[in-house]
Amino acid sequence: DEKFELIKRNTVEIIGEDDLKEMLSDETNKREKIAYIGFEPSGKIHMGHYLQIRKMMDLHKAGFKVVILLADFHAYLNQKGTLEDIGKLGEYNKSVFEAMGLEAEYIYGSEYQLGAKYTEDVYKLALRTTLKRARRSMEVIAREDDNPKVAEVVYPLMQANDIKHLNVAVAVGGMEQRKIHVLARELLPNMDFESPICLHNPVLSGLDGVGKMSSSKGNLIAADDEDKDIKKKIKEAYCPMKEVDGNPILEIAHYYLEYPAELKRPEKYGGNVVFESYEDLEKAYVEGLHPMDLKNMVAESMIKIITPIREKMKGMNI
Ligand code: NAL
Repeated sequence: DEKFELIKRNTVEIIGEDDLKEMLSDETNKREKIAYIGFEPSGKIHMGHYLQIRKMMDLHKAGFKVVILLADFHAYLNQKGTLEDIGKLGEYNKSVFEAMGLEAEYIYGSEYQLGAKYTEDVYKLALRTTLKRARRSMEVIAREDDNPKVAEVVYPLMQANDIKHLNVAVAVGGMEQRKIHVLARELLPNMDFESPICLHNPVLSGLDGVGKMSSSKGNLIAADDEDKDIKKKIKEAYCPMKEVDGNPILEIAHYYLEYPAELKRPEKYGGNVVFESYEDLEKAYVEGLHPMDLKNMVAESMIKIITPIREKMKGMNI
């Protein structure tokens, strides 16, 4: 129960909650405790990624073996570059995740995705999935393209297939992965594999308030940003007075501040305030807490979180 609460904390949803509870209470380990997340290797690792890495650390703490898929073929199918360049980004991503303190096993998709059994299962999934559904599952994930390619519908089939071939019990991802995961839950039981439990994390809004935080848009705080860049980005970020929805700074405050959280402020601006919980802070913000006060709090804690990661990476010489 304590483990379940740790795993559930800060997630949007867990599909198959009862199965997860059963796994946690079953000491015979009937179902191997393996949790897994895949990332298309990327040139920038940001605070949205870190939210997911922290969740993998929670799962590790709760007794799961953690597997990180460096999804090189997926990135390749999604038009992110040559396999060679993507492979280098994978190594870089792995060092960032290690600097964040994650203990995990790392695997490249290309290490097993060309196997005969794997390929045969992709064909099976291809026969059982409509084009329409495969495309819909990719709505948020596929790179924009005026002439969409067949690669776009191969991608979700492979992702579902990975869950089987890596023997995953708990598949983790941002909410944008949901439709692929639901497809996997539906199809895998007819392919000699137990339906995966799916855990979905929130997707952070971009600092510009336009879309989601994304490596390709530059609207992010990176895991290795310098203090002065963090300050500047937060200072310039979209943070509408009294508004909660789509407010990236309030979202960061939600997931990254430690509560009780203290706002330190000169007496003439109202003096120090302690917020017992995020809900407490949100209420104060809706009632008129100044965006600059919120930004100062958020900048200070982001610097506290990012500094050790950045310093560890400097020592890793990548
Ligand atoms: C995530 C990705 C690729 C393959 C996966 C296989 C199983 C579980 C998760 C996976 C990458 C992900 C992304 N679709 O958007 O980065």
